Amino acid sequence: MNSFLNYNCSCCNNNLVLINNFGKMPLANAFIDKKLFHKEHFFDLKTAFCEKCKLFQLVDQPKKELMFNDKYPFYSSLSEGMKLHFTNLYKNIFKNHLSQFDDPLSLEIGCNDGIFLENFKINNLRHIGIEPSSNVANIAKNKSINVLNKFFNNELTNYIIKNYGEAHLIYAANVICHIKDINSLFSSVEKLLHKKGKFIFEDPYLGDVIKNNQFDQIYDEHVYLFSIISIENICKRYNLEIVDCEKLLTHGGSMRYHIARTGEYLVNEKVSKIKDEEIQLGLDKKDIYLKFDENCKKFKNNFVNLLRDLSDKNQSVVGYAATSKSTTILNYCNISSEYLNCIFDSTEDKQGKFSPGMHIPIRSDADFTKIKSNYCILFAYNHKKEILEKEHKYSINGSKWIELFPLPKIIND
Ligand code: DWN
Ligand code: SAH
Repeated sequence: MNSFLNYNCSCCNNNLVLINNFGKMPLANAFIDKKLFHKEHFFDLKTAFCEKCKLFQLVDQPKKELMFNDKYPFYSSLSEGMKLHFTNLYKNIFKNHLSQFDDPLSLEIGCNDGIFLENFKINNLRHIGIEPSSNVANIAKNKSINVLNKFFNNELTNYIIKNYGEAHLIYAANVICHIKDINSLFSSVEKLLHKKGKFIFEDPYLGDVIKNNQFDQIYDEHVYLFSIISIENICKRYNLEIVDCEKLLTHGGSMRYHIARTGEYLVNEKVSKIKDEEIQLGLDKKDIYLKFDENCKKFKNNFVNLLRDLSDKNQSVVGYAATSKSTTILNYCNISSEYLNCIFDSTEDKQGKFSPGMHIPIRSDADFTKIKSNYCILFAYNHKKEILEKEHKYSINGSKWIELFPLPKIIND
């Protein structure tokens, strides 16, 4: 089913085409105590595509304060792989961009626990982190990182310009796709950016989501999934342009966009090459998204059948990593503790609680190999290498991992 909606595009105000309807959904990171089950917040998780500016988006996003507050349970530094990712990126950005300036100012939107900015702190570089979730912001502050515990917006932009001046680097990882008012965001960036400054950001990439059927990247926080085509359209409005882009393996497939004021830097030919690939794939037309919706339904069918089959054979199934992404999968496929005993996770704030919506118990990852199970669903497929290395003992006695995408499958069966 597809229809025009009475909703307009958050970017260009055009009428939207409805793509997915995943049904009632809780907030992806609202891990919950039993006594609060009756108060749980739900919203309609639907996606839509704008045929004018080509932006793939949520139809509706819950209020930002409901998602990002003093209890945000995602701590970036829990992954060793991601720490290395951000240290390498720091070295690269310093060498190729910041080193040309005297005393450059770098600003990170959504710095979380300071995983990226600690490199700036260690190297005595001027920096500001903007982080609305106070629990994670406090961890960054305790590392002596300069953090403003606020949402990034126009008012804060004026404050920063007045007190610190223009930014030579504005950086954001897995944050821009969380901010609904994309026009206000780009207008603030444009105001804040030094003439030769760069706005570099990375987010899960729409092309990978569509190709690999990773619909779990769709949840309350991810109001957009971007492509070169859609970002280019936004940039034009603010006299900015994409001067370079990089495909990344992080978060199951991401894109890093390097943006500057139009005409200030040479444009790498990769930008038009990847844009051509997107057109080849069909990311500029609605048909591929309607096919994607069919693939999501196929996933649901296969996943439910697989878990039902294992349950009929009295096989115990657990999960590894209570990711935000897993909330979409479990609620859309309606997987309760009848099919999934528990999920093991390294985040203390999640342990002892229950998963949003389906109320699967969350247990400490320290117990993972102590408790015998036959199958384990790897929800954090983006940390596969790190987790499989850490938990190499799991398969020794014949237990097996289940991989999710493009369709659920038992590894080494
Ligand atoms: O965009 C976002 C990305 C950056 O992070 C946010 N909206 C929220 C979050 O998404 P996620 O929860 O899907 O992120 P991850 O990194 O795929 O999953 C992290 C979860 O996995 C945490 O709960 C910790 C857990 N984990 C674990 O238990 N053992 C992670 C690793 C690496 C491990 O070894
Ligand atoms: N950059 C980190 C964290 C990503 S999670 C990483 O890649 O690991 C998204 C982060 O963005 C959260 O810490 C959240 O609190 C923050 N955030 C959400 N909306 C924001 C906004 N409007 N301004 C600044 N940060 C925001």
